Amino acid sequence: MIVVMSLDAKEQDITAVSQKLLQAGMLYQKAKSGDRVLFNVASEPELVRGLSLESFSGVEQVVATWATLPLVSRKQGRVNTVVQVEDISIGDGNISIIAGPCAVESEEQIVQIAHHVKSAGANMLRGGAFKPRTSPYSFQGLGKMGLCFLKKAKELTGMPIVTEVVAIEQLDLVCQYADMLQVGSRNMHNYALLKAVGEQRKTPVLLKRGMSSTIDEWLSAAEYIVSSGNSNVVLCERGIRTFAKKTRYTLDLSAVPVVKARSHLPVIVDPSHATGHWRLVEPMALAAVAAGADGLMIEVHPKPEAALSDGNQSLNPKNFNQLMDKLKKLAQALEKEQ
Ligand SMILES: [Mn+2]
Repeated sequence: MIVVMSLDAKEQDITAVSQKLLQAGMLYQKAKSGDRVLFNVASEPELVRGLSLESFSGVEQVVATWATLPLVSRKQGRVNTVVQVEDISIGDGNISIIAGPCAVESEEQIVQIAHHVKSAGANMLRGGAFKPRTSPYSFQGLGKMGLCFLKKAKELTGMPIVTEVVAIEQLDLVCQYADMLQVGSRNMHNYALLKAVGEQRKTPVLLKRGMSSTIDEWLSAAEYIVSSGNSNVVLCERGIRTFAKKTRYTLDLSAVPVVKARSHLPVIVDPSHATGHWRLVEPMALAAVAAGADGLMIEVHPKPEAALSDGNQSLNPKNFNQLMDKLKKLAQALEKEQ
């Protein structure tokens, strides 16, 4: 059983709960999640419920297990979480656009595309410096040099950057450059990494859905980050594995309203990796916004045919402009701002 203290619980409220548990002879582990305290009580649910802890000052709720996701679940009356990345607000009711190449390939490439997506209306720049690739022989990214090029692009355009961290050893380095850390699909089950990006509280996290993960597993991964101390988590649907062969993955757009109903965290959609083909990016991007997504993550490359990774699914600058024009019209129809 988990006793979740409220964010404004006072020291004496926490002491009162721990004394009550000790008096009842119950073993517990006290955990801190940001400014919030939780008690993980090793006892029968009926016995814990018998203590009526929910009537104690500073206790928000007493829930059955971690599987109930006390921190990321939507509760009655709880407002949506808005994740602030510098001056960009994700989840405030408008549509946030993250755009850029799959991988940072050179300073010229990232600076050129950063200027372009910014002028087309994008809010944030994406680009991988560390790339988790299926084949060990594929381009693995420029590493630290790629981060430096992203920094340069940020200095020139003012756009905050989101880039992936693939291993705990790189976390300190990536945090020096990233305004938002991406945990990719392949790492959604890397619980040590999830805890690490949670324990560093400064930088928000974009958590992609594992390609073979259920929505519950995805939300549990988010719970790892939030319970470790970082409540600034944006979820990103990026397609799941099914038997369908005509697209790279199957974009589970129904996950958007399902997650919005289950959780207070913002949800964005990545139609590039989901479909694997640039022609499918625009229709699925528009569909994602219509389904209620808080934003989009789109791969854009100055010359997709020459891209070192994911060229097939990257929009060229002209097609990105066209998508942004259509998104503006759709946003107006939905009474949102893009
Ligand atoms: Mn990619």
